[in-house]
Parts: sequence; structure tokens; C-alpha cells
Amino acid sequence: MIKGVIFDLDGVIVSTDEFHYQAWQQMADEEGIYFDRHINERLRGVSRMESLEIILERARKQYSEDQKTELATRKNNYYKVLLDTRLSPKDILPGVMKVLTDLKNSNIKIAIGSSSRNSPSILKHIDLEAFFDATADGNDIKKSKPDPEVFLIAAQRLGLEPDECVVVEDAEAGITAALNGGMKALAVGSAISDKRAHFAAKDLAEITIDQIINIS
Ligand code: B16
Ligand code: MG
Repeated sequence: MIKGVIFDLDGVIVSTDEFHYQAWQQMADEEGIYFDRHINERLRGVSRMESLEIILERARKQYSEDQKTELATRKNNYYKVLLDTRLSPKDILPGVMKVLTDLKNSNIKIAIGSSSRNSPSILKHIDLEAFFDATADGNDIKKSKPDPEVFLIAAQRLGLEPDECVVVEDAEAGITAALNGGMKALAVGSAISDKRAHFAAKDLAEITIDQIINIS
């Protein structure tokens, strides 16, 4: 029986994905590295340093570990400026507030399970920092998605077993992580055509909480 729902953050609760794209594009342009929206799709749900490695596949020179750290820090600084100046509750994605409120009113526990180390700041900017029963994010984990660590920590913090939880994800790496963790997977947004998910929809506006808690 489903007792908890673990939500990915970027691409599920809020559209910070465009800010990630713009920040990576700025860094790549400065370095003369080819980058586009198609490559950006591969960064969905992937950690910051793993994202950088994907971008560097198109670099024409080798970067040392220190230089890679500088590139990732530079991108993150651009990203944080975008979060601070542009992110607000209006960026919460369609259907999210209704689903979260309905789950709460039905005594289903809700958590965040995000790869992002900026997750606390993002939740603050969209006024949802006190809304979830638990959060787990990039600051808590050693292995990022597709490893299930972040979702297992979220489930543990909810006091639930993995098979009592549904994970809502927009990334292939996140669907894999949910399945690797023994959880049910609900695919939304960019992951809609992922056949491995137990259920899929364009966004949370198209889903009722009965469909979530009866997922099989
Ligand atoms: P940060 P999620 C992920 O968030 C993003 O989808 C991914 O593009 C990003 O690289 C990753 O967080 C790390 O983010 O640089 O802020 O630590 O989808 O897992 O909520
Ligand atoms: Mg995501």
C-alpha cells in the first residue's frame, strides 16, 4: 500500500531546468565549447560534476581537476544569480499545489528527492520549504541518480519502506533510480515516454491522487 510520495524537484515541482540550461550555456560559450538544448537534455537529474563531464565531451582541450571545479563553480554562480533574481512561486509547475495539498489532506506523506545541492534555496524561493514531511538532496548523498540513494534516504526520513513509496520523476536517470530502489515510478514531463515507469503523464495537472496511490 502506498503511504508516501517522493517528488523530484527540478522538472517536477518547479521549472529550474531552463536556468540550468542558461547557466551551462554561458559557461560553455565562455570556454568555446559547443553546447545546445539537445545536449542539455542529457543533464536532466544528473549531478553537477557529471553534467560538466557530459559538456566537456565537446571540449577541444583537456581540463585539470582544479579547472573542472572552477568551471562547475562558475556555472553554479550563474545559476544561483538566476535563482535569486528570477525564481518565484509562479514557477511552480501546473497541478503541483493541488496534488501536494490533496496528498496532505489524505494523510499521505510527501518528500523531496533531488540531486540538486541548491534544493534548500529553491524550496525557499518558491515558498515550499516548510511544506514537505522530509527532504533529501544532493547535499545528503555520495552517489547520484541512477543510484537510488537519494530516494532511499527520503523514504527512511518519512519512516517508510521503499515499496510503500511512489517516486515522481522527469528524468530517465531518476526513473532508473526509483526502480533500483524498489519503488514505484511515475514519469512526468520529459520522461513521459519512458516505458519502464508504472504510470506516465504530461504533468501533475493530468493526475489525481487516486491514480498515484493506486499505482501498480
Ligand atoms: P545542482 P533534480 C537536478 O535536479 C537537475 O535536474 C540537474 O540538471 C542538476 O545537474 C542536478 O540537480 C544538480 O543540481 O548543480 O543545483 O546541485 O531534477 O534531481 O531535482
Ligand atoms: Mg528532475
